[in-house]
Amino acid sequence: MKRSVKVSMLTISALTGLFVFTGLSGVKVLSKVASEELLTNSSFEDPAVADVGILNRASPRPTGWQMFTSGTAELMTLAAGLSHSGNQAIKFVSHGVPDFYQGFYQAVPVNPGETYQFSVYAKGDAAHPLKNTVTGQLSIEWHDAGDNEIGRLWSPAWDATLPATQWTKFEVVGAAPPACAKAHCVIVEKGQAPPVAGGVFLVDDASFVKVTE
Ligand SMILES: [Ca+2]
Repeated sequence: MKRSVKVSMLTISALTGLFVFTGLSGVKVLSKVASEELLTNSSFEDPAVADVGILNRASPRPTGWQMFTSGTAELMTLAAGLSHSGNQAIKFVSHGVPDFYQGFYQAVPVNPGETYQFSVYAKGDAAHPLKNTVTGQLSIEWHDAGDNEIGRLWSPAWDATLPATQWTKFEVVGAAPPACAKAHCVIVEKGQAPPVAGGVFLVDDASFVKVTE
Protein backbone atom coordinates (compact mmCIF):
# COMPACT_ATOMS: atom_id res chain seq x y z
CA MET A 1 0.00 0.00 0.00
CA LYS A 2 2.72 2.39 1.09
CA ARG A 3 4.87 1.43 -1.83
CA SER A 4 2.11 2.01 -4.33
CA VAL A 5 1.56 5.54 -3.00
CA LYS A 6 5.26 6.25 -3.37
CA VAL A 7 5.26 5.14 -6.98
CA SER A 8 2.31 7.28 -7.87
CA MET A 9 3.96 10.29 -6.18
CA LEU A 10 7.04 9.71 -8.32
CA THR A 11 4.92 9.56 -11.42
CA ILE A 12 3.28 12.87 -10.62
CA SER A 13 6.63 14.38 -9.87
CA ALA A 14 8.03 13.16 -13.20
CA LEU A 15 5.03 14.55 -15.05
CA THR A 16 5.42 17.89 -13.29
CA GLY A 17 9.06 17.92 -14.25
CA LEU A 18 8.20 17.30 -17.86
CA PHE A 19 5.59 20.03 -17.80
CA VAL A 20 8.08 22.56 -16.38
CA PHE A 21 10.66 21.53 -18.91
CA THR A 22 8.21 22.02 -21.78
CA GLY A 23 7.24 25.39 -20.31
CA LEU A 24 10.83 26.55 -20.09
CA SER A 25 11.48 25.34 -23.57
CA GLY A 26 8.48 27.33 -24.81
CA VAL A 27 9.72 30.50 -23.10
CA LYS A 28 13.13 30.02 -24.64
CA VAL A 29 11.70 29.85 -28.14
CA LEU A 30 9.58 32.98 -27.52
CA SER A 31 12.53 35.00 -26.25
CA LYS A 32 14.56 33.95 -29.27
CA VAL A 33 11.86 35.29 -31.59
CA ALA A 34 11.56 38.50 -29.55
CA SER A 35 15.26 39.26 -29.78
CA GLU A 36 15.60 38.65 -33.53
CA GLU A 37 18.03 41.26 -34.83
CA LEU A 38 16.32 43.52 -37.35
CA LEU A 39 19.43 45.43 -38.46
CA THR A 40 21.75 44.47 -41.29
CA ASN A 41 25.48 44.60 -40.56
CA SER A 42 24.80 45.50 -36.93
CA SER A 43 28.41 44.88 -35.88
CA PHE A 44 29.90 46.89 -38.77
CA GLU A 45 31.98 43.94 -40.01
CA ASP A 46 31.05 44.40 -43.68
CA PRO A 47 33.06 45.31 -45.67
CA ALA A 48 36.26 44.27 -43.93
CA VAL A 49 38.82 47.07 -43.89
CA ALA A 50 42.57 47.06 -43.40
CA ASP A 51 42.51 50.40 -41.58
CA VAL A 52 43.83 50.10 -38.03
CA GLY A 53 42.04 53.08 -36.60
CA ILE A 54 43.63 55.99 -38.44
CA LEU A 55 40.96 58.11 -40.07
CA ASN A 56 40.73 57.36 -43.75
CA ARG A 57 38.05 59.27 -45.58
CA ALA A 58 38.42 56.96 -48.56
CA SER A 59 37.43 53.92 -46.50
CA PRO A 60 34.30 52.11 -47.71
CA ARG A 61 30.94 52.79 -46.07
CA PRO A 62 29.35 50.11 -43.91
CA THR A 63 26.95 47.91 -45.88
CA GLY A 64 23.29 48.57 -45.14
CA TRP A 65 23.79 51.98 -43.46
CA GLN A 66 23.16 55.45 -44.93
CA MET A 67 25.42 58.35 -43.96
CA PHE A 68 24.32 61.96 -43.50
CA THR A 69 26.04 65.21 -42.51
CA SER A 70 25.23 68.87 -41.95
CA GLY A 71 27.38 69.71 -44.98
CA THR A 72 30.79 69.06 -43.44
CA ALA A 73 33.02 66.21 -44.61
CA GLU A 74 32.13 62.72 -43.40
CA LEU A 75 34.53 62.19 -40.51
CA MET A 76 33.25 58.69 -39.83
CA THR A 77 34.99 55.50 -40.82
CA LEU A 78 35.09 51.76 -40.35
CA ALA A 79 37.91 51.08 -37.90
CA ALA A 80 39.57 47.68 -37.41
CA GLY A 81 41.02 46.38 -34.18
CA LEU A 82 38.93 48.60 -31.88
CA SER A 83 35.72 46.62 -31.63
CA HIS A 84 33.22 45.59 -28.98
CA SER A 85 32.68 42.38 -30.93
CA GLY A 86 34.08 41.03 -34.17
CA ASN A 87 36.95 43.08 -35.55
CA GLN A 88 35.43 46.42 -36.53
CA ALA A 89 33.56 49.40 -35.13
CA ILE A 90 32.54 52.81 -36.45
CA LYS A 91 34.83 55.69 -35.51
CA PHE A 92 33.40 59.22 -35.33
CA VAL A 93 35.76 62.23 -35.36
CA SER A 94 34.35 65.62 -34.40
CA HIS A 95 34.42 68.82 -36.44
CA GLY A 96 35.18 72.27 -35.02
CA VAL A 97 32.27 73.73 -37.00
CA PRO A 98 29.39 75.16 -34.90
CA ASP A 99 26.11 73.23 -35.23
CA PHE A 100 27.69 70.40 -37.20
CA TYR A 101 26.14 66.96 -37.19
CA GLN A 102 26.96 63.68 -38.88
CA GLY A 103 25.78 60.14 -38.57
CA PHE A 104 24.39 56.89 -39.91
CA TYR A 105 20.95 55.44 -40.11
CA GLN A 106 19.25 52.26 -41.22
CA ALA A 107 15.56 52.05 -42.18
CA VAL A 108 13.68 49.00 -40.85
CA PRO A 109 10.03 47.99 -41.46
CA VAL A 110 7.95 48.06 -38.25
CA ASN A 111 4.35 47.41 -37.15
CA PRO A 112 2.26 50.16 -35.48
CA GLY A 113 1.70 49.51 -31.77
CA GLU A 114 4.67 47.17 -31.40
CA THR A 115 7.46 48.23 -29.03
CA TYR A 116 11.03 48.34 -30.28
CA GLN A 117 14.44 48.87 -28.70
CA PHE A 118 17.43 50.44 -30.45
CA SER A 119 20.81 50.18 -28.72
CA VAL A 120 24.54 50.51 -29.35
CA TYR A 121 27.77 50.23 -27.41
CA ALA A 122 29.94 53.38 -27.37
CA LYS A 123 33.47 54.03 -26.14
CA GLY A 124 35.66 57.13 -25.87
CA ASP A 125 39.30 57.54 -26.91
CA ALA A 126 41.61 58.67 -24.09
CA ALA A 127 44.04 60.24 -26.56
CA HIS A 128 41.27 62.18 -28.34
CA PRO A 129 38.50 62.94 -25.81
CA LEU A 130 35.28 64.68 -26.72
CA LYS A 131 35.29 68.32 -25.62
CA ASN A 132 32.86 71.16 -25.07
CA THR A 133 29.51 70.69 -26.78
CA VAL A 134 30.31 67.53 -28.76
CA THR A 135 27.88 64.69 -28.04
CA GLY A 136 26.71 61.42 -29.51
CA GLN A 137 23.16 60.08 -29.33
CA LEU A 138 20.70 57.55 -30.74
CA SER A 139 17.27 58.24 -32.09
CA ILE A 140 14.39 56.27 -33.52
CA GLU A 141 12.60 58.28 -36.19
CA TRP A 142 9.17 56.85 -37.01
CA HIS A 143 8.16 57.21 -40.68
CA ASP A 144 4.81 56.58 -42.39
CA ALA A 145 4.40 54.76 -45.71
CA GLY A 146 4.93 58.06 -47.54
CA ASP A 147 8.27 58.44 -45.75
CA ASN A 148 7.12 61.42 -43.66
CA GLU A 149 8.58 61.55 -40.16
CA ILE A 150 5.72 61.17 -37.66
CA GLY A 151 7.64 60.92 -34.39
CA ARG A 152 11.08 60.78 -32.82
CA LEU A 153 12.54 59.28 -29.65
CA TRP A 154 16.02 60.02 -28.21
CA SER A 155 18.40 57.98 -26.07
CA PRO A 156 20.50 59.60 -23.36
CA ALA A 157 23.45 61.44 -24.99
CA TRP A 158 27.13 60.70 -24.39
CA ASP A 159 29.75 63.44 -24.08
CA ALA A 160 33.21 64.12 -22.61
CA THR A 161 32.36 61.83 -19.69
CA LEU A 162 32.06 58.75 -21.95
CA PRO A 163 34.49 56.11 -20.57
CA ALA A 164 37.49 55.26 -22.77
CA THR A 165 38.40 52.13 -20.84
CA GLN A 166 35.16 50.22 -21.35
CA TRP A 167 32.14 50.06 -23.64
CA THR A 168 28.92 51.68 -22.43
CA LYS A 169 25.49 50.62 -23.68
CA PHE A 170 22.98 53.28 -24.75
CA GLU A 171 19.39 52.53 -25.70
CA VAL A 172 16.05 54.02 -26.62
CA VAL A 173 12.74 52.13 -26.41
CA GLY A 174 9.29 53.01 -27.66
CA ALA A 175 6.12 51.93 -29.45
CA ALA A 176 5.67 52.57 -33.16
CA PRO A 177 2.81 55.09 -33.55
CA PRO A 178 -0.34 54.49 -35.63
CA ALA A 179 0.35 54.64 -39.40
CA CYS A 180 4.03 53.92 -38.82
CA ALA A 181 5.67 51.83 -41.53
CA LYS A 182 9.40 52.21 -40.91
CA ALA A 183 11.84 53.13 -38.19
CA HIS A 184 15.02 55.01 -39.00
CA CYS A 185 17.62 53.85 -36.47
CA VAL A 186 19.96 56.84 -36.21
CA ILE A 187 23.42 57.22 -34.64
CA VAL A 188 24.41 60.88 -34.65
CA GLU A 189 27.25 63.11 -33.48
CA LYS A 190 26.49 66.79 -32.84
CA GLY A 191 28.31 69.92 -31.75
CA GLN A 192 26.79 73.28 -30.96
CA ALA A 193 29.07 76.25 -30.21
CA PRO A 194 31.97 75.95 -29.99
CA PRO A 195 32.61 72.25 -30.71
CA VAL A 196 36.22 71.06 -30.67
CA ALA A 197 37.62 69.18 -33.67
CA GLY A 198 39.38 65.83 -33.41
CA GLY A 199 37.42 64.26 -30.53
CA VAL A 200 36.77 60.56 -31.08
CA PHE A 201 34.18 58.01 -30.09
CA LEU A 202 33.60 54.48 -31.31
CA VAL A 203 30.28 52.71 -31.83
CA ASP A 204 29.74 48.95 -32.24
CA ASP A 205 27.06 46.28 -31.91
CA ALA A 206 24.00 48.26 -32.85
CA SER A 207 20.75 46.37 -32.24
CA PHE A 208 17.11 46.98 -33.14
CA VAL A 209 14.69 44.41 -31.79
CA LYS A 210 10.98 44.02 -31.15
CA VAL A 211 10.26 43.96 -27.41
CA THR A 212 7.49 41.61 -26.24
CA GLU A 213 5.80 42.20 -22.93
CA1 LIG B 1 31.96 44.91 -34.63
